[in-house]
Amino acid sequence: MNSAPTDYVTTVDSSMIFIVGVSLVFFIGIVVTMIFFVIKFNRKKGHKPVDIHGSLLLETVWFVIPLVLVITMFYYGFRGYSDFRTIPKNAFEVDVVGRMWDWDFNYKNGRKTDSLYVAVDIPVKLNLVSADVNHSFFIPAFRIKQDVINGSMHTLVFTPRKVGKYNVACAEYCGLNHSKMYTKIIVMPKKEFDEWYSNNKEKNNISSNNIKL
Ligand SMILES: [Cu+2]
Repeated sequence: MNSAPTDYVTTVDSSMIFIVGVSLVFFIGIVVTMIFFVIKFNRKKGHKPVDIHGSLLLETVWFVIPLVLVITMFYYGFRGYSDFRTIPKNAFEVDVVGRMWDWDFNYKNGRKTDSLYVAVDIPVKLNLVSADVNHSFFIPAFRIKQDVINGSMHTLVFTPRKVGKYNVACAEYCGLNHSKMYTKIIVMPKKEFDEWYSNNKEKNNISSNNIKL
């Protein structure tokens, strides 16, 4: 059972742990070797330095190890990126407009909200545009972020895996109230979402301020 809010959490976090882990191993290894050499080959001990020219073994080792590491990092990154760029056919589409300083969500049935409502386990495709300056649509708990550049359309694809409410932030400085440009994404069970979506009597524009968060 996967308890992460999206599948990206697993891939992004494991890449992060891998890269930090590799860096840490090398950092400790290099510092320990450096300290050891400083003590062992101290000038006061009368050690004479010698030049070493060419060593096939050494050169192969310091070529192959970084190559394997870099390819592994690339693999993780590329796999994550292609998941991110593959749009499922049955995706639920929402048109999103970013403006100074809030987000508007426009659903295909004409409904409009200022928080994003979606159903659990149903892929979501956001079509993001900006009404003014550049913004960035960021859901930290989902490990996704998409710049919203004025004048272009951007897409963001994810499948929420866990019912709940999560923060949405603007991650691109966009003026005076940028730091307050927050909203929520509300992930509901499918049945509840369908009821909410088809219930158009209750008038548009549910304010996120009225929802208990
Ligand atoms: Cu913004």
